[in-house]
Amino acid sequence: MKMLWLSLLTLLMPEQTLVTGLPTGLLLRAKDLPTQPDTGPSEADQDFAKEYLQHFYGYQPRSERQKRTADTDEVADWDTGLCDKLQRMQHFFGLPQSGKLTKETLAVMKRPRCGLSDVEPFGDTIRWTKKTLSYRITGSNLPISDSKVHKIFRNAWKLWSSVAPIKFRKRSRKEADITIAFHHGNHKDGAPFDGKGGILAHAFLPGSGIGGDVHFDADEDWSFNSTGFSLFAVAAHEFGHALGLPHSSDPGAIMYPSYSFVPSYELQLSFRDVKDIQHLYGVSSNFASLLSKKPPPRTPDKCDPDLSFDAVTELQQEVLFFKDRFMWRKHPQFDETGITLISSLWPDTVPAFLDAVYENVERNVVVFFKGHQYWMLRQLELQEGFPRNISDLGFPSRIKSVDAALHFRSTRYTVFFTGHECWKYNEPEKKMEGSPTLIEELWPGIPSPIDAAVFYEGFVHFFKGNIHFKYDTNSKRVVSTSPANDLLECKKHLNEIPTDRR
Ligand code: 01S
Ligand code: CA
Ligand code: ZN
Ligand code: ZN
Repeated sequence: MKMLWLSLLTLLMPEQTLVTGLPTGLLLRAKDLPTQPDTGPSEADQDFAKEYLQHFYGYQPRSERQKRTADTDEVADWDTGLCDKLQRMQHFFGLPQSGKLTKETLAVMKRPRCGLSDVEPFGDTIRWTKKTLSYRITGSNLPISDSKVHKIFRNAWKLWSSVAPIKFRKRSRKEADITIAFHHGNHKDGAPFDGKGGILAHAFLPGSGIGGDVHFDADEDWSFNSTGFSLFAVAAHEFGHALGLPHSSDPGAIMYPSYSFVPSYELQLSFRDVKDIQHLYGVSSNFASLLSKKPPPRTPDKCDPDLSFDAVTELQQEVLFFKDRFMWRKHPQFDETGITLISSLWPDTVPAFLDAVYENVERNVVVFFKGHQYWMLRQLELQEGFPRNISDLGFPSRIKSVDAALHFRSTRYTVFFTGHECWKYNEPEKKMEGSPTLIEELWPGIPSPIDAAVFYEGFVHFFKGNIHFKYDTNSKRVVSTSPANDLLECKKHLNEIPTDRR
């Protein structure tokens, strides 16, 4: 059954239900719409709108008594949240968020509403009400063979259907809820593609007509190896939009606005994506077993009092703190230490879950350790012949991995920590010096094994579990201990962007 208010939604302004990464999208559109004549809405219309917002957007008018004391001042109504509710309603329907009761806004309000439709509003967004959705792949611009494209899309839908109670069926002839296509440049939906790079794809929020549709930029290199963009990764993101999800500010989420290369076999919904889709559709029946087998990865939180690090290093003026697939970059000129994916800086070269990292300023390289391997990068380039085996550095075969690496610019030594021992490596001569020493002898007060170490602002900083040891090399003692995350300066709620902002 087709509802009038739905067709209005898609006929009036399909491009505004398009999910955009830019909050300015709506503002830009506003100027394309006819401007409102100066005569404001009638009193009857104002009352109608108030009732509408009361019913659908939880607007609560002041009590009669409050009204009297405020002397029936209309302006005061706006302070009580009417303006805010009106903007929410305008946002939902893709209208310019003026907070003003324009003719278009009133027209949308006056369309009949019905709870029995294919989509329904849900908080700030919209979701499908059906539990089984059909999709269809149209057009002829497929970048790779039909069967490969179909397989990729089937797997991308599966990511979402394995955690939420929704099913997807492919249709080849009949109209489907979700139409998927590859388009070049302008394809007449008000959001032309931009050629190679930039915008990779877009999707429309749930709805009839163009609602739920997914378009890929046919000018991209959609190979699924690491040279092009991963169709699987981008499809997983776009399908999230087609189901009603906005962008997420969590860099670990598939719904994070920027692309990062993840091999198909490693791509997983993050904890945030799972939470968000389950908030819209509920929890799938097999979710519990999935949780025990392959729990969705959580993005670490710098305010977590139990936070520990995999590795810490200086890099030019910054200090980098590594954890899982992520790193925080502490820059002397920026107040906030932001979290990003390691792969957003070093795509497809540096592995996640590192053991140790150090910067050799004299040689202008950064060296990463994981297991028995190490990687050397100059600027962002992996050096030839890497990764190599750590035995090449002079470690005996009993050493299987490195816990931490500490580089001293003045003496040009690097100290490697392995279990209870530490090793001194002569950088100019490229060789290990003498035999290993016990950590407790060379660094009194430092427990072993350690997680990470960095020389920064005249002190050595050791990290073990959730503790940070600040060590003075001259007096050979620990000068202070503090929570491991103290250098990240957790400022909760200060710069947090709600996940539902686009
Ligand atoms: N589409 O869902 C997008 O997020 C667009 C930008 C909008 C403004 C239309 C896009 O193509 N973004 C790029 C992207 O990589 C940066 N999207 C897919 C992804 O995997 N994050
Ligand atoms: Ca493009
Ligand atoms: Zn399009
Ligand atoms: Zn997106």
